[in-house]
Amino acid sequence: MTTPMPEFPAGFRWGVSTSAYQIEGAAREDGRGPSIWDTFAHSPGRIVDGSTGDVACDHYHRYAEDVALLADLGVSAYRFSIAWPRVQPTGTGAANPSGLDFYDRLVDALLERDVDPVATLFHWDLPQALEDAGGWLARDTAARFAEYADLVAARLGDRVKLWITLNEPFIHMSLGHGMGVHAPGRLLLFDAFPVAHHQLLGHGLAVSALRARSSSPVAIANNYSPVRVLGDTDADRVAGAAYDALHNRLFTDPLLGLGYPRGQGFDPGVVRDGDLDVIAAPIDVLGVNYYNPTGVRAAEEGSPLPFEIVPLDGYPRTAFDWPVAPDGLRELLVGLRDSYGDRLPPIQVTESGCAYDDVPDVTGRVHDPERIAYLDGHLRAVREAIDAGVDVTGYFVWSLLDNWEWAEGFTKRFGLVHVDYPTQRRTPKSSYAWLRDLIRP
Ligand code: GBH
Repeated sequence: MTTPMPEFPAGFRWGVSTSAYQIEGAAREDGRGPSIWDTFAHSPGRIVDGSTGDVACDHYHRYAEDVALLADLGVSAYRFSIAWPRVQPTGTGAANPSGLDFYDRLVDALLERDVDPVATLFHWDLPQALEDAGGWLARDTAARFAEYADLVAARLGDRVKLWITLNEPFIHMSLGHGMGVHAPGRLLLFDAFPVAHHQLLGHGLAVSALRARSSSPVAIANNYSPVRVLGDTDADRVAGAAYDALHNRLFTDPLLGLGYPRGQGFDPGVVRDGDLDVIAAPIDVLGVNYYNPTGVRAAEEGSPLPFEIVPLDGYPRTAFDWPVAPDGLRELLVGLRDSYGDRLPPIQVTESGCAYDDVPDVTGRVHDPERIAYLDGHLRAVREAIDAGVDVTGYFVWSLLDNWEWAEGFTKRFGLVHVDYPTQRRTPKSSYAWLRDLIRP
């Protein structure tokens, strides 16, 4: 018998998250231009099941049904992302009105059901035309991003309740430009550093563009992974610190006014005078995406990286093989507070969730007890962090729907709601009912 879930502070924001390319489909409708993910998904061999986001969850046409699912779940917020190539099909110039119309309808449908719209401006779907001009390796993309933010805020700035500039700039740099396993598929290793700086610069410029048009708070969603050093040599500890700097501090130290972490081999060549001030523009909320901790030890002689990532023993695993470690979330939240102190704004956990091989039973119901255990453990960890004095004001589950999981295509199901892709039938899983009862007992 487990103890009942402790209560959360009044006004705590309960939410679920999605992103545009993973759910919308309608890839060529109403003037949407191609993004780097259209190009990548349509390139042979990039996606494990050969699928694309052309249709995904068909959310573009079924958003009203999905908003009803959100309302019945009882969440107070919905985090979605806006597809830049719907708003600016080639990444520059005037807005495509029908692209913005879609988000206008979505935002109004949410507000009608008392769900706060939380909009992410960039969840990795860069307009292909901007990629052709150098993408995030080019400084100009930061300025283009701020122009796009201005267009979105001009239309939605009166109704979006929280802005999130970028989603996981670390993953977009490392998997997209360092390792080449996400779009745009570049394999630059540490030469991907300009992608970090230009994304952060774009973030800072977008913060002022948003503030000029909207009085709503502004955030960024970074992903964090507490480091577990395996091995007890000095080299192992140095490797752990290097991974921590790269994964956890590279995108947070400069945001909070501390500049880039020193001595980790990042090439500061693209950083110009004044950039760090732009990047350190105050934010109202730090979005924290958390999935699991990372085991790190010293790399073998001759490795191109200064560390080696090793699987962590002793934890249950998701269908992705990621360890289920709620203690890592408490450690992360408390660690952020301890490292950044007064510089740290309030935190909202903007993604937390897990993939399992959920299938309907003979009666059509989908039971996902592992996901319930996952959410239960991670919410308790958040509660413990609050008790330890960390200002955590919200928690968003990744994800509302099973959806198109990037390079894993349709093979990983993260939803509280099961999606049968051939029919697009939505079936709330048992975790959906569990969360609904938790939010509104
Ligand atoms: C997020 O990225 C994305 O924002 C979202 O779009 C995506 O659908 C969701 O998560 C689920 O993937 O322990 O070595 O196996 C998550 C980034 C990178 C987090 C890999 C977990 C596990 C690495 N993830 N990481 S390992």
